[in-house]
Amino acid sequence: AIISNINWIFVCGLSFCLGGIVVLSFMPLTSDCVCPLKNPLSRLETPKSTTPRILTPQSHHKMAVLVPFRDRFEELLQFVPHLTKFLNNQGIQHHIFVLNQVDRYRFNRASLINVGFRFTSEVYDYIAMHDVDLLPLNENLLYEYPSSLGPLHIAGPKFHPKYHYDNFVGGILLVRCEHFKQMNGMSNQYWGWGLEDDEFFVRIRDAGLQVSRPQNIRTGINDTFRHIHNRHHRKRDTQKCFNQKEMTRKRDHNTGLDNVNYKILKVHEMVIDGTSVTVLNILLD
Ligand code: UD2
Repeated sequence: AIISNINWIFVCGLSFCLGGIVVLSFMPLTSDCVCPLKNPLSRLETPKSTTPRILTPQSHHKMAVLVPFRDRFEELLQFVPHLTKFLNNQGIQHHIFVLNQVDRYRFNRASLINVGFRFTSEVYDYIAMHDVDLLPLNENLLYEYPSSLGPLHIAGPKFHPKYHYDNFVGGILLVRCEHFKQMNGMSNQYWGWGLEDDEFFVRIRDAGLQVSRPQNIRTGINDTFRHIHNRHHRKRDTQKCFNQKEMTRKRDHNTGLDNVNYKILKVHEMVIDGTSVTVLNILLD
């Protein structure tokens, strides 16, 4: 009787394990499974927890969210959970990359985006250049794969809290990788705040591409986004403007994606509110 009991326990245990394997192999592949595994850095550190699951990816496209960054940790803590939830609700496969400029030069938003693009473009087929302090509120702002006509500007001037000129393409801009390459990325010559986005607009136009913007947005400049740029706490450092005005007088045909000088000092995964993001510590030159 003891032997037959042991056999019975053995049989039960075995069928339980086999059952488990079968269930696991039929589990749907969701975006949080896809992104960190496909992400080239995932093996460097295992995050303690993962992004919330999305159940219905809307397409096979994958978006790299590129966030130019320096010393905005408080904003990042709000940005990551907000955007993750927003994009998961839309079924957008994505991963957030924080492009952390760690040298002592003026901030160079455009070069950081070039570096982020070079790091991610083999795995992702479109990028979102995304300010850390601009949070989308209206769920009709769809972060979809841009059309073949050209980039999709999410933070359009009609609903942006602050910038209302037609050619404005700052804040949040989605670009197909093929288009970004075609334009040779962004100029590397803008050190400090401002105007690199206006130069990028000229690149878009010169490449024969067009900017489109989300349709049917019924909200306005006060309720389409939350701009967590606290004016008292974070003064825009206009002193850091260097030669922007001068540079913008003519289109830069010399610098871009193919000759950005940089070194990635460190790549690590960071978990913010259950979402794993990849941080690149970047030295620009
Ligand atoms: C506006 C645009 C931005 C860009 C910029 C001109 C919006 C919401 N933003 O930014 O896309 O065109 O004008 O350069 O329309 N950052 C740091 N640390 C710094 C400085 C900047 O992390 O010390 C990053 C951060 O992601 C920030 C972004 O760069 O959100 C833009 O900088 P900003 O917020 O100081 O300037 P803002 O809002 O005028």
